[in-house]
Amino acid sequence: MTITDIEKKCINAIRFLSIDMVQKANSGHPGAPMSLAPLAFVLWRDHLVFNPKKPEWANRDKFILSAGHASALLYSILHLTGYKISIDDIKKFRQHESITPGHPEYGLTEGVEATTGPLGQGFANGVGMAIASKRLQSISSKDNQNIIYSIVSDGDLMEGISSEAASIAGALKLDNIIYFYDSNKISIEGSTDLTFKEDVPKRFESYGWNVIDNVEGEDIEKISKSIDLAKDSDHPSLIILKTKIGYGSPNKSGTEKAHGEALGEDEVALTRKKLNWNHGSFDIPSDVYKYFEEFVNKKNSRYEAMPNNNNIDFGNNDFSKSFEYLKESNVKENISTRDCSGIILNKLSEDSDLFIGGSADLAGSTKTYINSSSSINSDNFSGINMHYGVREHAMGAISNGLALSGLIPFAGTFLIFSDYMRNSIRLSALSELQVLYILTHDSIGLGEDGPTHQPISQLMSLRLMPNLLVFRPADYFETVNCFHEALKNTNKPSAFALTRQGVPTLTQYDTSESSKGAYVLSGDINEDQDIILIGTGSEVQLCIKAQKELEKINISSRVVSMPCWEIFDMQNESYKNSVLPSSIKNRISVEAGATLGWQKYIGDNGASIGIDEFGSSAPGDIILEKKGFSVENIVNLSKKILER
Ligand SMILES: Cc1ncc(C[n+]2csc(CCOP(=O)(O)OP(=O)(O)O)c2C)c(N)n1
Ligand SMILES: [Mg+2]
Repeated sequence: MTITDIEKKCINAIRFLSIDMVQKANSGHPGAPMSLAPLAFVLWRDHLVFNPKKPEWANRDKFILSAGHASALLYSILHLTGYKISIDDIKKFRQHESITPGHPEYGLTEGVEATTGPLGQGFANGVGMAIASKRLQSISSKDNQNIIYSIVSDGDLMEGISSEAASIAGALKLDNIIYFYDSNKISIEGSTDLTFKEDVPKRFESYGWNVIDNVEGEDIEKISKSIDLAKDSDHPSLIILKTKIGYGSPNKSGTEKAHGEALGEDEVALTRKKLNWNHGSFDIPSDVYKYFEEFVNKKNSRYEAMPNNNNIDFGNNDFSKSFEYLKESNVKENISTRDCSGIILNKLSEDSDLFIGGSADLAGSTKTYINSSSSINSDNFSGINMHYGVREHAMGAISNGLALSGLIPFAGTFLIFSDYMRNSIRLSALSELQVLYILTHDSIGLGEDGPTHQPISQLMSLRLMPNLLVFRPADYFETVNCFHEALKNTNKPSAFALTRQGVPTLTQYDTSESSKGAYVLSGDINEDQDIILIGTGSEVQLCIKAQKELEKINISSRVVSMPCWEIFDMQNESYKNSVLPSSIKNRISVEAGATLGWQKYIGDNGASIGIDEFGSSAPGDIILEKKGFSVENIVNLSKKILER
């Protein structure tokens, strides 16, 4: 390998910026950045298409640091290549309100393409981005393909989600993926030999990847050549870098001690000596800055010859016409809300190219197949229908990658299996990504499949997540309104809890205010009734029936349908008080899910009809009735409350 002095200096600049920021913060992960500095240098200099002045430029390649703990590496290279990260920002690494937080956060720092840290997520985000790039190429005049680069660590490859995502990437022949595996054989508890003995090259070959093994992590020439080879492959590529964690640290390199804590002043001094770095902390020599500036400028003048794809977008994002049509459509008197969702997704996907999605092998059950379009496969990326296979977790993270590319993905599975992709849903919420999670079979009402498939805690637990809209509509019209609200909230993911079983269409009622999250569906809003029945989804019909029964025994009630807590909470106080007046303290919530949390709306005088134990296998109507979801139970509980 030949390497010039200035190249060595640039690599050491990346390395020592990382070491110094971790040392100053006295927290962070120096080891991986120290050994990956050569890769970062050669990737940014010779391969990555980027423009620090236009971080959102459509022609750019994307780089995802799946091993998000190595954030110091990313901040160092972004600083040196001219992104909006100053040396002061670097000095504020991991501090309150800095743009250099512990793990990279999308939207906070220019040049950070995805929020990473939970290992494995970034790996799968990249698969979504690669699909989006291919889709954009196939449906528009865009002629260049973005390459998605990522650094993945031992931990990333140990996580199951990387297997799910790699398998899909291989099946779809995503040749625009080039991942670097930081094979340092160390994770937090020590040698990876403790638990991770598989043959990674064979594993990825069997997924259909192009594997380039045994690339010495310090050899920038070999790294560069391997990237060239990867670009020529018509499969996704995994370049396996043999690295030594904490490269250059005399006492910590090659051990887990270099992973996740500052090296310590003494060790930093020894490392400086060993690597011949005679500059003080955060002191980057001017010839290094100049070298970076020159190659960035040179690259950018070459880009000027590239076609300008700046204004490409996937399509129309004004959905008002589609919703007008949907609101005026007639549907059956009794129809499941999963079927309603299917009607809506089909219409939206016909009207706009922004949508893409599918399910984890449950398209028929979740009604997520778009009939007017084709299935995405390795030869065709113009379709809308993604087949994720039975891989919920990767589906969530791939959806985040699609959303990060400007699309509106929908992802379907049973509500019960939302737990399998919960961390990806969380990252949609944290990253403010508009992903539509279509979660059907939303209660014990699904019936015979039994307790393994009957969600109890899932609905309420999704409501716990900040920045996630959770919708549980009662009928077709509410479902339409809920989708409309979901699409207006472009910086929030939405989870739709939808029934398997049919529910009556509320044609005799005015459901238009369901767009406010909760509204008085039946009863005079200006009257103080004896009791409020608050229902969601399939239980709203029960509340309406119970209201009629209560009337017969001279108990007045109002029925509040509450398809979305979060949207209701956003309304002004006077609206909220008009729906749930403080003067009516007798309240019952009726929802076929965990009751913890309903106290917020029913107050001290209220009561909940819900389910706080596992369900059981029986026809849906029977199990619902047995668990207390009956008109009779609502009436009895109402009487009991009023007698108190
Ligand atoms: C899902 C998940 N589980 C656990 C962690 C905590 N964690 C951070 S890094 C790491 C493993 C470190 O090993 P490796 O990925 O090989 O990184 P290296 O030490 O080589 O930099 C773990 C368990 C995490 N970030 N994400
Ligand atoms: Mg490792």
